[in-house]
Amino acid sequence: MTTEYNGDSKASHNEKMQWWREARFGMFIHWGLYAIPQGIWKGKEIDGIGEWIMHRARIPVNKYEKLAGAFNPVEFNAKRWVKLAKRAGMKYLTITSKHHDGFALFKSNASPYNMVDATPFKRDVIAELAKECKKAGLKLCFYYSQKQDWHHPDASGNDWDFNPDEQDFAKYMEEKALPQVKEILTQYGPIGMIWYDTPQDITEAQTRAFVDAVYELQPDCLVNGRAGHDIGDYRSMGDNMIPPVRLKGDWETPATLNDTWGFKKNDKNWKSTKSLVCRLVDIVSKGGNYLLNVGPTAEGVIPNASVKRLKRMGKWLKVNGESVYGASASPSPHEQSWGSITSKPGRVYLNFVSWPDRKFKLYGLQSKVKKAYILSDRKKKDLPFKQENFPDSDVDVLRINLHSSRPDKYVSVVVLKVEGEPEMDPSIIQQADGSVVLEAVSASIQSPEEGSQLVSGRFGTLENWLRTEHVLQWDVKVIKPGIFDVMVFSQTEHGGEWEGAHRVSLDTGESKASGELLENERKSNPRTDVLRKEILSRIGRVMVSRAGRSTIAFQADHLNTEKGLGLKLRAVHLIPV
Ligand code: H79
Repeated sequence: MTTEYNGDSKASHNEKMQWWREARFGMFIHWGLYAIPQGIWKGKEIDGIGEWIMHRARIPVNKYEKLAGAFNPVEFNAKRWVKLAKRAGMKYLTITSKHHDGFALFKSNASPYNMVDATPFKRDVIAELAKECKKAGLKLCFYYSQKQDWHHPDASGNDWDFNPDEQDFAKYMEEKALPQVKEILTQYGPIGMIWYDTPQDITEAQTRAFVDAVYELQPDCLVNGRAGHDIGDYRSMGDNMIPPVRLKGDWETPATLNDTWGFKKNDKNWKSTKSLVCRLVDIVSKGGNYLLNVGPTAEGVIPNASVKRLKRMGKWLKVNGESVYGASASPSPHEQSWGSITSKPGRVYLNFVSWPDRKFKLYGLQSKVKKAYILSDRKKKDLPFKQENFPDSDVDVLRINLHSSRPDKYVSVVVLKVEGEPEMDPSIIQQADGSVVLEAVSASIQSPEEGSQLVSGRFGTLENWLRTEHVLQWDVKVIKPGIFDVMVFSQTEHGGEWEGAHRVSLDTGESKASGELLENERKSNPRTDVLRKEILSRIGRVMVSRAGRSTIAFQADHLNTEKGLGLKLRAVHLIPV
């Protein structure tokens, strides 16, 4: 990501990012004409995300645009939406000023296809939101679909009305997209960020034009990571994607509460409040922000199921926000089996997703602990603890005596006051349950060629694995030696397609397991989008006979390239037998 674009020095970039780093949690709002069909067209349920209905059902422009004449959200109340974001503990609000369907929620002189000029409602809902955000101290940010616009004959995405060979993208940029970006940056006061999306095959010059337009009008306004060509102020993960390890630099996960962004009547697949709080602390523990979506109805109402969950999250944050707001990532790059670690200078927060035994052990903390207490305990009563070192494996261990009952039904937080900057052993340490988790993206890659072909993508895997010469290596600290089952996790494409039958092997130095990747189990991963599944393949058993450091290597001995998808490796787990 080019974070020093526009001549910004690192210091001024840091200054610009400050509110965003402090915020950690924002509200995404997907609202537009698609809320009217709510996922159903001509009586038929249309698959996929709600705001894509025009595309999925191939609805002609002259039919779809008629929805504007019926868009009359009489229940819309900007104050109520802003109040909900505040109550949820969200610090910024990003709304779809224009989504792929081309309809603008703001008053636009560049195109009459907008809320004020094309609907019976006639109110500039963005102006009303801007006013309420300002009053409430919430940063207002705009999503803008810069490349796809299914309503404009020269933009991308609509190949059922327009012929891609006859399109002139520059014309669309000049007459609609750039003028509209200028409008949203001049009509509503200071804007926190412009959130571009789906750059597709946009050229670098076009991306620069979109980014320049922002910085010229509002130098302090951030640009997200989807303008194109890795230009922007921070990195955007894939939709609903949480990386498997801590990442360097600023990043954000945009995510849904159910499976859709724009309102869909029949999408009832709501995530539980507990799993939402877990995602929040997981993201913060890896250094990111959580931009969580609501999709209001065509009447202008945020669904009750969303309101309920957000209010509960807000209640949790009221008590436990210290572990989230302004917090940095975990001092360790790796996930913990029991929950997530966040930090501040002099503080480590253990965010327990599952409440452990009375005698809890944390591996790898190198900082000296001065005090331990439960964050929700107003009296900050001391929890007894002890720090020592396992000499065989050279693992630092902190033992804490906890109460037998969990303090919070979602996530319980234990605070450790430590001396100075929190520090943890960066090694992969065997987990307390005996398993060893080897994440593909944290391996060191041995490749005979200059520069590896393998890339860690936005979806949490190593991608582009089409040739056999790469070897992945991990250094592991083993506490309890033994025999382990080798389980390989690979990821399907968006939609579930998967190429198996690769032959892979795992070598511990003293024993080796080899096998074919067969689909033993297909699983969802809460850290990835619902349409990307994980395939679990057991390839055999290995032995590690002594405690201490061990180097583990993984390679593909034969890759099946029939479909050309390659191996998308997420992780290898060693499970003690
Ligand atoms: O605004 C939200 C989405 O509309 C947008 N990004 C988030 C923040 C987005 N644009 N593209 N995508 C997400 C990927 C879309 C994939 C799919 Fe489909 C849309 C899968 C199902 C519907 C297009 C149509 C690909 C397959 C069928």
